[in-house]
Parts: sequence; structure tokens; C-alpha cells
Amino acid sequence: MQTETEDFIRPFPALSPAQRFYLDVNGYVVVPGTLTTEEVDRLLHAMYRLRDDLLNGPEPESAVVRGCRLSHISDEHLHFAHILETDNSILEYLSHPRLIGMAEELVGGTVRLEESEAVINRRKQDFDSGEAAQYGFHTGTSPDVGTFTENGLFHCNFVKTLTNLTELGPEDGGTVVIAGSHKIKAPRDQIIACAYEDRSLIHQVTAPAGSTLLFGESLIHATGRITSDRERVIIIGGYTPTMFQAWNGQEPSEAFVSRIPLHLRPLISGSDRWSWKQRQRNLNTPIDEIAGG
Ligand SMILES: O=C(O)CCC(=O)C(=O)O
Repeated sequence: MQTETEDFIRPFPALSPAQRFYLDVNGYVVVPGTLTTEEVDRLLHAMYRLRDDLLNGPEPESAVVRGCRLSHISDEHLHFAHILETDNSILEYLSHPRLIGMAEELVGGTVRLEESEAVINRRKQDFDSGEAAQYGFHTGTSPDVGTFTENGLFHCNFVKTLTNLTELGPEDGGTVVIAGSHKIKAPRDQIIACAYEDRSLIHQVTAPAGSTLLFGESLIHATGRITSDRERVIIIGGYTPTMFQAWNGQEPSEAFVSRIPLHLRPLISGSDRWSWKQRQRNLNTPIDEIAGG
């Protein structure tokens, strides 16, 4: 049941029927234990080294280190754009067979990397525990424009895998989503107003380090609010069908593509273009055992 391109083998399907159903109903699913403790440690080390290299130079706002730049800098929040070329552990994460299998399942066919990002954030200094949280809710596509149904299941042409490298308890600012909004073709501000009126519609990720949040970008989502003393570190892969473009400024450099293993080049560079291979599961298709689920 695997998907194979040259020697790049990844699971199909990568989600169990129950995980797939949860994803369809809510627009997201959290899969714990996608990374080992060793993988999490290596990635954390790579992210802290990158942060130091970007911040310790003369002009962090315009610095580019190993192809990566900071697209947002504040005391509490750093947003890294294009982390792909910064460390081998990051490439391994972005091409992790199980995570690619999860992305392909939601896209409904083979994928290319569209963006690679990371966030390191902590509690805001002006945080007021008496105030109800307000979030920067957004989407990357919308129902129908970027979504379709096959075999009765939801698919999206712009998907994300967000993996937390630090523990996420309820106080630790995990990603928040408006559950079910991935399918609702109503104005976004009206959906957000409903969610603020009934906050049980807002789900927040809590998960052990090394867990992955999978969602399609038609789901309304945002960074959560940290109220603990703990720093949060997440790394993000964005994936699309092979004929789509990378996010602005996130096309991998030719030099980088030429030195990565051959079997990863279509995934990283999008070189398969219009040779997109569609593949859709049924709800009751069992999870591929190589997903380790
Ligand atoms: O910081 C987060 O948890 C959310 C990240 C996000 O909004 C995105 O990747 O589109």
C-alpha cells in the first residue's frame, strides 16, 4: 500500500481510519510521537543555533543565514522563513516519510515542499490574565477554491505539518484552530465571531514534544497564547501538489537541490510539476504498517 517514487518510500495511508475521520470532522489531527526524542533534540539544537546566528549579527531584520531570514522579530516572537537549507536535521524533518505520507493523504496525491518555517515564542510581557485571548486567525486557502472531496473524504491543496519540539500543555500556547471551519464557505470574520462567542469551537493543541499537527490551510488557525514561563518551539512544513509553486521567497536554491539525495529532489524542488500522481484512500482503508501508527 506504499507510495514509491524511485527509492523514496512513504506510507499510504499514513493515518488510521479514526485519525482520518477526526481530520475530516475537525479539519486537523494531532499525531503524537512522529519524531523520536533524539530527532527532537537534534532539531532543537539546530533551531537554537539558527536563532543565535540570526540574532547575533549586526542587522537581524535583514540577516540571511544559510538561506533563512526572520520574517517577524519581537521580544516574544521569532518567525523563521525558509529553514530548509539550514541544517541536515531540518531536511530530514521536511522529508520524513511518515510526515510526507500524512501530507499526501490530505492533499490526495504526491506533494512538493511549498515552504519551511519555524516559530520560537514565549509569553507576551503585557499579557493580562484577566483578558479573554484574541488570536491572529488566518487561512492560506478557502473551501472549494483549495479543497475537494473524493471517496467522501476532505482534501486540500495546501497543507501543513507543524511539529512541536517543546512540550505543549494547556498554558504553553499551542496552535489554536476553529474546528470544522475548513469546510464552511461563509465569510471568515463571521466564523471567527461565532468562535469568540462560543469558545468551545476553538481547539488548542496540547501534545508531548515530537507530535505533529496536520491540517489543510482552509482551516482557520492562529498561534495560541502562552501563559506559562516556557518557551515554545515549532517547525513547519507546507506541502502542495507537485505542479504548484513554492511560497514567495521560499524556492530552494539550485546549489542546495544539487547536493541533496536524488530521491528527495522532486519533493524539495517541485521538479515533477504536472506529473502529479493522485491517490485517495477510503475511510476504512487500514493504516499502512510502515506509518508505525
Ligand atoms: O504559531 C502557530 O502555532 C501557528 C503557525 C501558523 O499560523 C502557520 O503556520 O500558518
